[in-house]
Amino acid sequence: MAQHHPAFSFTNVTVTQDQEDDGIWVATLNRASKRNALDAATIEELIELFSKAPRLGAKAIVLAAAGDHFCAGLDLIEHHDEDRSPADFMHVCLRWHEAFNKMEYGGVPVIAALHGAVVGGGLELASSAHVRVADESTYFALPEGQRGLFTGGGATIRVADLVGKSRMIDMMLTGRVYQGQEAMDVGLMQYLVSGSSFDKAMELARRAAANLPLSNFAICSAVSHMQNMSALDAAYCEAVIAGVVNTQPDARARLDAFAKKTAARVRPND
Ligand code: 1HE
Repeated sequence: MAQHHPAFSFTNVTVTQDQEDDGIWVATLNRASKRNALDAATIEELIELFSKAPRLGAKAIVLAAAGDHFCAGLDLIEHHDEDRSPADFMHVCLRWHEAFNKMEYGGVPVIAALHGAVVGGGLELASSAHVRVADESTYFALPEGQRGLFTGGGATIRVADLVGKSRMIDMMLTGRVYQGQEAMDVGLMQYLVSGSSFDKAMELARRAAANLPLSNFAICSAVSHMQNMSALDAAYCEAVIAGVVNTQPDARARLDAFAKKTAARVRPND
């Protein structure tokens, strides 16, 4: 049975954990009536969530969304009503970056369970997760061009990284929508399921949570940091991280099991 996580009393994001406290959290965007559009308050909740999660023992977080759509991106109504100055909106974007960087670099695996629209800032959010699972209803777009806007939540970094610069530019210029196998083929998600993306995301979260936390910290933090470095510095950094992770005392039992031939072997899929 899932229960509200006691550390968070949010309005727009519901955070639950299993009663067994297995370290697997589910964070659900719950402004379905606004198609989970990201207003300033939601971004602050995401910052708090992803800042605290690593220190509160989260082993994996499934990022889900209520209603028919994962996320409609920037809250365009709030943006319209606030009539922001350039400096105001720069600060809005910096808060988005704070939230999404905490997600990507925080060291806790984040698995996004996608459905419906994953558009604009919704795709920026999804692309900050470590693993994306889409179902048959999921579609991706960057409608900023049509709205008279530009991306401000990291799409130029993360979406370009996923699909390449030229595809991202095409998405923004023409409003191109990707879905289904084509979205898989261009790299927008790692999994496409015919059933529930949430169920698959939970399965993957459980699998990831079975790893040692320090290994997951390195996987969900160091890889991203290293992508920002020169190859020379990344190789150095990789050696230092491996020095720490690959000698962790908690790994001894796993290495013993391998040496004694009781550990599972890596086999091809059936
Ligand atoms: C919203 C938003 C929103 C819906 N901000 N309120 N993002 C976009 O350009 C996507 C805009 N949204 C849509 O294209 C559609 O709403 C959806 C495809 C996501 C869903 O369609 P549908 O038919 O289910 O819903 P709807 O009737 O369009 O909207 C239902 C309600 O959600 C309605 O509110 P209501 O009070 O009139 O009921 C909509 O106003 C509200 N809603 N989307 C605010 N985005 C840091 S820069 C990031 C740049 C961007 O993200 S650009 C935004 C791109």
